[in-house]
Amino acid sequence: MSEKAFVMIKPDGVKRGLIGEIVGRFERKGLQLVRAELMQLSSETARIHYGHLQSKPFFQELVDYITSGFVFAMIVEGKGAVKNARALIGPTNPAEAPPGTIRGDYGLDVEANIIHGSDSPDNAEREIKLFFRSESA
Ligand code: RTP
Repeated sequence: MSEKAFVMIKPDGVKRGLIGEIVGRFERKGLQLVRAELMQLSSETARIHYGHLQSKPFFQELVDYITSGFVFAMIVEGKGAVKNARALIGPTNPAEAPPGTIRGDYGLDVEANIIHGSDSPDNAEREIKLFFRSESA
């Protein structure tokens, strides 16, 4: 069954000109780009999006980083989109992410880790509604 995932290229990925490269990986995997927008997050949206990390010592730094420039927010659709997008993205820490994954190929920093992907279908639905208000998940 087809599923939608929310994926967001973070400010470091956008600044480094990686949008085309990253979108190409999703397309080659067979996940279809169904909506995309370059946007700058308000600190309110960033705080909601990362609400589960509110108690972490790096929370404010994370909000500052994610609002520091444009992000490229996307909805990708296809079979097992959430799981397959996470597999393409790789583990949170790029220094430990295997080569062949997006984080493994392009990063070293645990915070500026290039890209976000929703970690469950429920979170995908929540994030799609947060970032694309008119979209039904
Ligand atoms: P994401 O939500 O961005 O896909 O990342 P994730 O599930 O792999 O990781 P999560 O634990 O939800 O963390 C969200 C983002 O917070 C930043 N982070 N910084 N300074 C640190 O130790 C630290 N740890 C995590 C990363 O940008 C991470 O993606």
